[in-house]
Amino acid sequence: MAYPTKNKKVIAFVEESAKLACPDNIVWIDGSEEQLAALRKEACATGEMIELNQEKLPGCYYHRTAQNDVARVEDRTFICCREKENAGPTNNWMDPKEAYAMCADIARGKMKGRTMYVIPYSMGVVGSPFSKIGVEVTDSIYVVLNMAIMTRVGLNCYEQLGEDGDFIKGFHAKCDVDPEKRYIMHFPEDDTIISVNSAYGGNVLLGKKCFALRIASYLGKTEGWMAEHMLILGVTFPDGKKKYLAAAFPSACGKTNLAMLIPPKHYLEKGYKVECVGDDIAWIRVGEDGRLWAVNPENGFFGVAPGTNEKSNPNALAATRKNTIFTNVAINPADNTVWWEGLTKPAPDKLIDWLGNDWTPASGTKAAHPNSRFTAPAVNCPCLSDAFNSKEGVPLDAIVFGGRRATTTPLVYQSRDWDHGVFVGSIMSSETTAAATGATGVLRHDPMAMKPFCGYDMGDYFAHWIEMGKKAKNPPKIFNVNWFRQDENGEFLWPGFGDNMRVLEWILGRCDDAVDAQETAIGYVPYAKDIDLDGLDYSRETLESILYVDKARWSAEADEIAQFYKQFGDKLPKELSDCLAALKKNCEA
Ligand code: OXD
Ligand code: MN
Repeated sequence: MAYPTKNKKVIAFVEESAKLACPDNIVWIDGSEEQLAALRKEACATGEMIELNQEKLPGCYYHRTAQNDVARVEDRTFICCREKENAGPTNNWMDPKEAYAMCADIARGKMKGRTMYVIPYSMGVVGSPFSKIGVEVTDSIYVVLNMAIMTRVGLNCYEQLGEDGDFIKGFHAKCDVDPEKRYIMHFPEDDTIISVNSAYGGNVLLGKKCFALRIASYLGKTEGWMAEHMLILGVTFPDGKKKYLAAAFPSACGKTNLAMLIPPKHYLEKGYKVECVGDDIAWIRVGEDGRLWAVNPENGFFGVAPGTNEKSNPNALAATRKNTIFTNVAINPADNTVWWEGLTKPAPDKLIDWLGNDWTPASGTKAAHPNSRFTAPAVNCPCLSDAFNSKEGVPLDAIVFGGRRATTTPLVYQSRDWDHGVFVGSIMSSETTAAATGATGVLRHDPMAMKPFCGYDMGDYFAHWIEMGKKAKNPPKIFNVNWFRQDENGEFLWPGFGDNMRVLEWILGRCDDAVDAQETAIGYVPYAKDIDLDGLDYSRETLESILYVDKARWSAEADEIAQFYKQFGDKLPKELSDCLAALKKNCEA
């Protein structure tokens, strides 16, 4: 067989995978439009994908996953390192020997009658010092087409590898999409990922969560850099100055919306501009100047569709108007376009829902699955930053953490210093969303929004953060935001979306020491007068109320954090236990 690469390790990996799964054919993906067009045609012919209205949505296609396969499966996601303790208390662990044997049994012969596709891809711009190469084998055309949007797929990845270069091996087999035999397995010590019995994006687009977060966080720890669940955005000020921030929020908590924010009118009139570098993942290194530099290793957006509309995120909506794959949204049969809750009000009279059933507004069910998605090329985004393809990335002025908290956590506060900032990230908690299976709306600890994505012991991960602060002579300032405060009737107390610019302005002002703050038990909080409310029908009293630090609540929070921290034992850095003790003391003062 003529291979498109001379890399012996790639050839061996593909041959071993084929020997196990027994596909009828092997197709080497080269990333060409010609090959992808043929695959789209084939997927439409078999019903795996549906072609949408090519006049209204050129290049757009639709896909439905199995009903039992609509979200990440955290309970079936494992870190398979040799020593159990290295996976830490927040990960599922399986012995690698056992995991390899179990997955081999599950996948053996499962590609019979199917084709195995070999996808060479780069996370990051090919040739950038940040970038890393992966090869995913899969029996799903849907995966090939999504990977071609989300990553940089092409034969130049093989060129970068040369004859002997290493890469991340990804094996994906749909098998029978059996939820009882669904496993998403990571072998960080072997640069290997195995995913079986799923076809949902977060479980099978192996460049994303599996590689760019779980495996990469482990690589970052061993090589001295960081892989984080963070958006990256740039703000241009009226005087032309640019600042960048990275922000970590749990899944489906508005990262895509913040990354593509359109500032309120008077900011635009003054000349402010916000640009998106990334909406989900940041790889961060210390630059020669002692600052932290970040790149977005992805090439597209795998965004949550429901709630995305002309008002909440016009840039994301615009990004989905061509060359996009929609998954589990509803179809409008009147014109063969797509619809989801929140897209328009009222809903169209008749739809085909995500299950393929006829739907009307009276059906009493959701037309689109709450975790339905669009996979859109980054180049489609009207506010994509010029720095998106920069090989060096962008220098960070601020890091922002944030969760979904109805009470307690104020709209925004700043940490006292780097170590306290690491503490602030480590105590993040948020209500669960539909991005993962299980109950939604349950408050859980999600340090740095990395609970589902940290590929090693979370205590060691905290220590790595502390270490990175020491290595960076000029690290970013660290903040926490909470857009989700509610009143006693469950109504949100902050308008969010574009109005979050008002908070970003305060954050970036703090980075230049251009705005004052009040010191509180938890860190620096704005004076209400310093948040710009121009053009907003919003009272200073309400603002005061969501900036207020309630010591009694925070004292109870500190006790709860102490319980949470216990599981890390002596892996918990002293810097963090000191910050916790200080918090408790401040609340009692
Ligand atoms: C995502 C997630 O898809 O976090 O980005 O689940
Ligand atoms: Mn995410």
